[in-house]
Amino acid sequence: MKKTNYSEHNRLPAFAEPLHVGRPNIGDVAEIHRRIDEIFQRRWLSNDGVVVQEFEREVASTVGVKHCLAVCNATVGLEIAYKAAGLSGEVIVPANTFVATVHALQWQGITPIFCDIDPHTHNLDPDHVEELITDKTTGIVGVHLWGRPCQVAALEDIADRYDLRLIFDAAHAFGCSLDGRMIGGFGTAEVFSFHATKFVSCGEGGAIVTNDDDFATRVRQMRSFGFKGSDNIVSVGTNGKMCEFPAAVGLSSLKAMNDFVKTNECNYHAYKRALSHIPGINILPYDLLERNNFQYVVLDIDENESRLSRDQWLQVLHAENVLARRYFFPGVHRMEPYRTRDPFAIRRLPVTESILKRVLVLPSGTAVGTAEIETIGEIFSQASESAAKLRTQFPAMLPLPTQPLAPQKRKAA
Ligand code: T4K
Repeated sequence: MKKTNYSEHNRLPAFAEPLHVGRPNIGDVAEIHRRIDEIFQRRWLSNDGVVVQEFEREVASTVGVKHCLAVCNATVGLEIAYKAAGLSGEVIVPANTFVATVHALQWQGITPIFCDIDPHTHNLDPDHVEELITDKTTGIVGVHLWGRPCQVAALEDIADRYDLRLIFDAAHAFGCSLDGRMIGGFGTAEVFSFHATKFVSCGEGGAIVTNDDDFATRVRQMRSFGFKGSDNIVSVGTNGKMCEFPAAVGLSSLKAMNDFVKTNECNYHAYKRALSHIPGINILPYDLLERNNFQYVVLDIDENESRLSRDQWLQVLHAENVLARRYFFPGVHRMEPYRTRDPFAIRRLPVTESILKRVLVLPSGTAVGTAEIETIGEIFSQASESAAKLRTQFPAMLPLPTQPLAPQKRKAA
């Protein structure tokens, strides 16, 4: 990459085409076509078809659980898992997550109680969880953010002591382990996402996994309108079924999973090499003694050292067509309806607030290679050298999609 002159107007970005964070990894397309032809020949498109069943067996054996119930997406999977676990009243959940974790509670009238996170793992802080328990609390939802596991033992201990249900949103964590045990077998249930942006993907899809037979039975019924056999409705239910086509895409993605992990791991190390000398830019580490999917390359930016804020780095990268993301800014507690209902959550979540201003996720996956990562490294080097100039060019903070509310007076009853 030639030296960038940040004063030059109308210069071309470093990349002609945008580099995305969530570019899908694609399995063997010929195999997908073959499976889809077979689906048409069988004329069986949904409702527990053989391809979905094969997909469920593969997922269950990959993570070592008794039951895998494939669903149309992880959001509906979370809704069903919460309902099947009997969650109601208040449920403790992080705000530093994709909004779906929380909406799936609110959708069924359950009040999310936002809990702060551990600064190292970016996951639920068990001490804060315990402080938030009231007589209305029925459960805890942990999120294995970036595929890095929650402090599962501490959360299980709290759940046991207070008789709470524990569900994990494992949308990011397929193929990851904790203490040598695959994620999927913890808590009452865990929910994976196989959305297009996940490293193993169906396009749209998800799975609820559990070792609990009764829970699995309830999920199976709720996933299909509450049916237990033909014409027999035994519970409230929805339509959360996965149909045959995404399962076909998912099976070929599962087959290629080890290759995708290798690529992600290679990219992660390439980023570490390319960015190691940039002051204030730290890549969140993966525990290399565990299994990881290395799906997300997450920067923790110390703006005092880097001399550019996270939002300035974002603008620098976007100008070069590197479409980095500020996941999960501004935090679910700052989104509606949560922000209006609980304006003081901001004060309760100092670590969440700080992390949300520091994090930047970089493109990875099979659409990105070492050459692109070296160029991204060059962009960082040159921008770091030109930090003084860039600070005048790019605002330190991009406007918040929502501003914190001033404390409001409650209406008299
Ligand atoms: N829990 C957690 C912790 C989650 O992160 C998610 C989903 C869920 C639950 C719910 O899972 P699902 O119900 O979706 O199964 C994306 C995804 O839509 C969402 O699935 C994902 N998390 C979240 C982290 O990322 P956005 O709003 O960032 O999507 P979007 O459209 O901006 O796409 C991201 C990038 O990927 C873009 O730069 C374009 C690129 N892309 C996207 C798609 C769909 C492609 O190149 N090709 C594609 O097909 O939410």
